[in-house]
Amino acid sequence: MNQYLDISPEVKEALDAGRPVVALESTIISHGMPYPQNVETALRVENTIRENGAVPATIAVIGGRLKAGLSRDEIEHLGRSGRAVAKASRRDLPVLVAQGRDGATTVTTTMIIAAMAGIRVFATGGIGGVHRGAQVTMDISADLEELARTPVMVICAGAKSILDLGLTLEYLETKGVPVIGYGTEELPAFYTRRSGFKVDYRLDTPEELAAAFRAKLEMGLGGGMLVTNPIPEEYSMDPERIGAAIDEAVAEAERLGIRGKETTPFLLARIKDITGGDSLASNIQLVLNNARLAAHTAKCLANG
Ligand code: PSU
Ligand code: MN
Repeated sequence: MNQYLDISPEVKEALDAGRPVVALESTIISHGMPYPQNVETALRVENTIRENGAVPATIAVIGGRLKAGLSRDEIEHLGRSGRAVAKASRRDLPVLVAQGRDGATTVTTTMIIAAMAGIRVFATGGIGGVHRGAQVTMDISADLEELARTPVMVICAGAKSILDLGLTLEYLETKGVPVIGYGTEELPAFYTRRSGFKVDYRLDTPEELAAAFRAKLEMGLGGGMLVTNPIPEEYSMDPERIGAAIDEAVAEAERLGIRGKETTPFLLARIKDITGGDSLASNIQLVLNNARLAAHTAKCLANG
């Protein structure tokens, strides 16, 4: 057992019994949504996973310990502290752990800790990717490298067009990461169901997702699989409105010289302000939708 890792009793019991477990990230709590909606959503997502027959494992770094499965108090702490908690990507783990600090885990570090714990399925909102202008800035999320190396299935609602979606797909292709559309041939763009870009494969059931991922694991190919699940129609946003908000946020970030790990949290917060909170309601619904699909897929993997 990894000496830095703590698995909660509920998660440990499920894993030992071969029951389905779904990992959840914590950057979405500390950096992705405002308090108190972040804590309410985190708890609601956990409950949705339970209602759909799996055990939730929210992941974070607390006091330098890698945690798979958080208590209510720990979730409250991460939500209340917000941006004061370090956003923890792969490069941050050594120092955070050595110094006994807290960290909100991104898609990258949630995959790392999930894999350490033996969790195969992870539900989130959106992943990081190749930023617009990356030809010059080289701002490419570590999430893409992690998908290339760590064997966890990530179920998301696609990526926001704060990114260059075309270059993000090119990068994933180079790295050998299968990009699956759940019930769609088109990559969803988080707030909207369409992006104009094609996914690699369309799969239509949790059984098919589980079978593809099991084949990948059993062949020893290494790396993960990206499942993109479109936001339910009734919660999707008007593409022009959200597109204008994203363009404004990106232009502002450029003007203010926002760089590095601050870029994504800045853009997410600005989009929420510009859209007057409507984007937050959509964001919450798409995460719940991904949690349901992840729970069903984890059940298929556990039963296979
Ligand atoms: N994109 C979203 N919502 C998020 C994030 C990205 O639409 O909450 C968070 C995730 O935790 C993701 C991280 O892993 O931001 C990516 O940050 P960066 O672009 O700095 O790699
Ligand atoms: Mn970046």
